Amino acid sequence: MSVALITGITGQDGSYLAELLLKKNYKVVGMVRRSSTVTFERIADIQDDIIIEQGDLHDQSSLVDLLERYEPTEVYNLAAQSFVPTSWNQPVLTGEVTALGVTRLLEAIRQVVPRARFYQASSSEMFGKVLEVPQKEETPFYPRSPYGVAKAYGHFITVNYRESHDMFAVSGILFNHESPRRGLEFVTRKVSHNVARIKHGLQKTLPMGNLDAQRDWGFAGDYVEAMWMMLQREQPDDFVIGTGVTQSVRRLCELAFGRVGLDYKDFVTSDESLFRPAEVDLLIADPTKAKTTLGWEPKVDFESLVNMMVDADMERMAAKLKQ
Ligand code: NAP
Ligand code: G4F
Repeated sequence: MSVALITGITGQDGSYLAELLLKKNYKVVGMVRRSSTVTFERIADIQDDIIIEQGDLHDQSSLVDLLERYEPTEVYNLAAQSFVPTSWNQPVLTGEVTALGVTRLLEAIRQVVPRARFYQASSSEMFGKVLEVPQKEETPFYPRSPYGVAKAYGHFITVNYRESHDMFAVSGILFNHESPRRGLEFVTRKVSHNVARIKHGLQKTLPMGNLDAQRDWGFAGDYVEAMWMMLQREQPDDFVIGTGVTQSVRRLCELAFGRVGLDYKDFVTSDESLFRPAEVDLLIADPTKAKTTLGWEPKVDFESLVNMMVDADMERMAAKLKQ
């Protein structure tokens, strides 16, 4: 039986990946960090089908212990301090978890299960102030936030362990991917959640940052399939995963408010504090290699994604108000 260890299983991607691997009959071990209240909302439906173990990317011995006990055949490193604005307020913590955490895990794998296949959650934030449009595997990095810098470290240490120790270690350079399970602080979910609040009369305005930023947004459920596909190949390699289409935050607002019959211009206000010290203005993927080599293609387009998220938040809000 294939055994997968997922760090970050309580996050958006971790929950979708765990569901995918269960369908493929994997034994799924999810690493969770200790907290005073549990954060299992996204994995509530599969909690009885997976093994949940405590561990933390800060703590090397917790990683070694998990690898020794479960001897995973595949390790997916999805855990990170993943919110870009927080990385300016907590740059050292972001570096500890999102950068050095990768080395801790790779080193533990090298010592305990060197034949295990390793997936690193790299990010299009590494392209930052983009040096090429669209961005592909060979595009040089120019990160614009402590988060982007930390991810660039995680990316290169993964490549380095592959080349130095002959490990099956790969990096997926994923562009923004969203879902109804997205954290409330990220822009798509912030908008869909607040559209539902406004439609239900719970608030009147929505303060936003840079509406002109452009992102290549896809559906998280599609993107976890690409993660799995990368670990099934004969040779380890890195891939850009995205849709190849870019949209502005303004267009996101237009579509999300439009879904419930409202005009975003009547509600969205500008809040200077939500603008970033250094912005990533434009991200757009060139996913040709993923399409031709992996056979991966996204199934959900941007408008369907926005509709899915707004509809889910409208349902949640209606259910909450009934209670
Ligand atoms: P997410 O929802 O923010 O989940 C992050 C996960 O990391 C959570 O399970 C969190 O646990 C865990 N975590 C944080 N610090 C930890 C630590 N010290 N030790 C162990 N676990 C820790 O992120 P996501 O959207 O699912 O993204 C998954 C990964 O892909 C992240 O590495 C992210 O940076 C990367 N990525 C995401 C995107 C995207 O658009 N979503 C694009 C490119 C790359 P708690 O539940 O306890 O907080
Ligand atoms: O949704 P965001 O916070 O995502 P961001 O910064 O692109 O990062 C996400 O995608 C990365 C992949 O490229 C991941 F690696 C990372 O972990 C995370 O998942 O912001 C998207 C854009 C930015 O340009 C931001 O300035 O939306 C703009 N924006 C405008 N107003 C806002 C807001 N972002 C947020 N969070 N909140 C706003 O009010």
